[in-house]
Amino acid sequence: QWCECLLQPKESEHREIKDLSGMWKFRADYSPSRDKGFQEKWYQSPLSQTGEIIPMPVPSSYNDITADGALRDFVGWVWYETDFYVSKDWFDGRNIFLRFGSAHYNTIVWVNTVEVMRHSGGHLPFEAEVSKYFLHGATNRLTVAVNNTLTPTTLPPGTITYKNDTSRYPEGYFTQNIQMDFFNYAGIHRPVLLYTTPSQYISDVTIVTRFNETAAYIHYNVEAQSTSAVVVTRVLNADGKAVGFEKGLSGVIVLTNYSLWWPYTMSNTTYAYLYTLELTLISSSEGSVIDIYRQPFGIRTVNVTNKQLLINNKPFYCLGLGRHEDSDIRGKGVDLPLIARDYSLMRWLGANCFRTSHYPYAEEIMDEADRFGFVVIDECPGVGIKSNNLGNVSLEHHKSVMRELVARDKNRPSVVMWSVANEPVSADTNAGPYFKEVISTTRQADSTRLVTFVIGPSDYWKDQVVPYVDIICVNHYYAWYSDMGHIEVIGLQIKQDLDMWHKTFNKSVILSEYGADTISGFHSLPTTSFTEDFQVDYLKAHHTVFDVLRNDYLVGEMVWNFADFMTVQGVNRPYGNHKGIFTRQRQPKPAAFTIRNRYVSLGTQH
Ligand code: GCB
Repeated sequence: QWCECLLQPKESEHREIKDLSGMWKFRADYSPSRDKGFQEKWYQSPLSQTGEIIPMPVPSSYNDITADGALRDFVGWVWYETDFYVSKDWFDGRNIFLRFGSAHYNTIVWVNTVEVMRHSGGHLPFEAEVSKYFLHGATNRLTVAVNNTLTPTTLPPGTITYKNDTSRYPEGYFTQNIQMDFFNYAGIHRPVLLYTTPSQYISDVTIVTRFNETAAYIHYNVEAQSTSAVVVTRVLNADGKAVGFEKGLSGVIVLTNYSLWWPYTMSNTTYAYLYTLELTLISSSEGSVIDIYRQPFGIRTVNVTNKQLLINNKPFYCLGLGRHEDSDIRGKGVDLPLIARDYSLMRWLGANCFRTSHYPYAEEIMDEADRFGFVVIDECPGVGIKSNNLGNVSLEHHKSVMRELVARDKNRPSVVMWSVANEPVSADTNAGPYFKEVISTTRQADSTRLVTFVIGPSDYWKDQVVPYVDIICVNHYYAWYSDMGHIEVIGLQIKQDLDMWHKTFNKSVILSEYGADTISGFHSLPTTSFTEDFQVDYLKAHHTVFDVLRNDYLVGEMVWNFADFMTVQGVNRPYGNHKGIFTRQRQPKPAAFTIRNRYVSLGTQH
């Protein structure tokens, strides 16, 4: 019913966008079975006639908007509704797509009481062509039901436990057990758009670039929904000047004078050069222009050896960050001020890389990575996969999530690597065949980038999945989850373990997480865990060993985490995870200055 959304909506002379984001009406279905909304068909009448509604901003998570603990921890269906008009000009036979940037997790959408699409999965876009459902001369009603329940076959997986002992628990008591260390924020997290295309239109483009000393080659492949029209393609440089031209649905444009897309460094101002591929659909009978779509891209290559990560054939060392989409009040809702602030801080740090831990980030975030030259490890929501999550239903869903992710991000120069999972049970015997298939599906969808997964607490001699990846990513918390506070073990233990991963599989290694929880304002001398002083010592102890290994097979380091973030309640989570080098409000802890000193000085050496 929905399509694997391909092109990002962009306005042009032949396309318009109407953003439906704003204050919507909202109601959570607190009925014990959570399906009163379906029994009473809440999509058939205005939501306000079904019961009490509250205002709810879109995009935003709903969890932290109110003072109601039941809504914060709600599991089940919630209902959203908004009204809008469609301009009379739009009833001229053009297509009108209704597109959600994402909603967490299962979503059903009705337009004027008619179901128009369903989607499963929390962090990727979905859309449907809906022009025939719209009313002229009246308001249109959009109703959306979203369910955040995680099950053994969702990504991320989770389970529900019912407590039936009524002497200890109230009637109907249950808990959602999630297998990941971040709060299961829910709702409509990204903008909801209506966008138009002409009835014949450009529906997809794939761009692959390569270069040698004399020229750059831009291979493109267009899909057009048209029986007769032709496509004319122009390459525009960053100043908007046409520098290349070709005709036809696919082709190669050769540029003899070209600029490469380079990762961000403070010392070099020519990073992240972006071109635009301008696609024009022309009627073959009349010669008139039918549709125009403009796709940004960069010329860059990515390769790996057993000891180097190569971007444009030059060794790249990742000065990186693990991150989350997470902030006060809005949870995981897209927030442009936050996005701008985060990039400003990452650039201030001198960082050049991040991982979309642990799910695909908003397109608004990815756009800035392309523009600012951040190298991205693009991770799917395969976080916390255990033995009971390796069945066929999970596998099929995992494969389709990877295809959706590649379809969304395949033209982004920032993305150099796909990560199919974070800390799965990679030593499980079923993990080998499962991930072999997920990884090969990913490679079929995109053969131009690297594929990896991120290793959790695991033993190199038992691992079943590393043979299939291009690069080894490992998370380590020595002197934190083991030998707590003993900074003197870090150098020895990291070196020993990373050496063995490298020796066993003869592949480059990225240390994809290391960090210590730190409560802003806590101090101690000598330093002890949870203080700001300890976090500095802890990170520095890692840096000493990274400096040895980066001359060998280590190709990146990624501190966990950029900022503090919300988690489920737990005895080791005092109002969330505090491993941020910034607070959740994006103010620095002393460790931010430690990382900055390091990244700025290492960045200028490259
Ligand atoms: C990890 C996980 C990450 C957690 C982190 C921690 O290994 O990948 O999601 O937040 O450890 O702080 O425990």
